[in-house]
Amino acid sequence: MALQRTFSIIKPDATKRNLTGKINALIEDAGLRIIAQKRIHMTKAQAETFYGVHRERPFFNDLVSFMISGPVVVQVLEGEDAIAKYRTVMGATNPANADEGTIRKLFAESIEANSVHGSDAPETAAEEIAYFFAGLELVG
Ligand code: RTP
Ligand code: MG
Repeated sequence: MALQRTFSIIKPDATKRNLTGKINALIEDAGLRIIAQKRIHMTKAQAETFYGVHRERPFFNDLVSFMISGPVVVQVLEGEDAIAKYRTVMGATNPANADEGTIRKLFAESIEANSVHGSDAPETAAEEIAYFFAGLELVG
């Protein structure tokens, strides 16, 4: 498979606990290259737009509040089969169901405060990358 790109967020529960470096080490150990990265504090409007697909879900308001509760690190990861590979490295949404050695098993606090986001398909990856990064910021 050709090189693929995915979008990642290190969420507020992880930045608060100073886990950015440990999470980046797991990403790099999996063979994914961090080709763009910046620390931002999302606005409510940005978080609502980013999670717009979940607008009707019961956890939407809590999720938005959580995502703006502190800084996040947004990233673009590149590698073979990057979208599926990163979701494997992340582990299941609910850390109780996550495999040993995954980011969420190691670090997540709950189904909501689950330390990382990763795109779920090529179309969403492209949209999410374009929402947070200009093309010139991606250095492969
Ligand atoms: P993500 O989008 O963050 O990579 O996570 P995901 O695909 O594994 O999970 P998704 O179903 O897309 O849900 C997005 C985020 O919403 C929060 N969530 N809370 N309280 C709940 O039942 C609940 N369910 C999901 C999590 O932060 C999840 O990552
Ligand atoms: Mg998702």
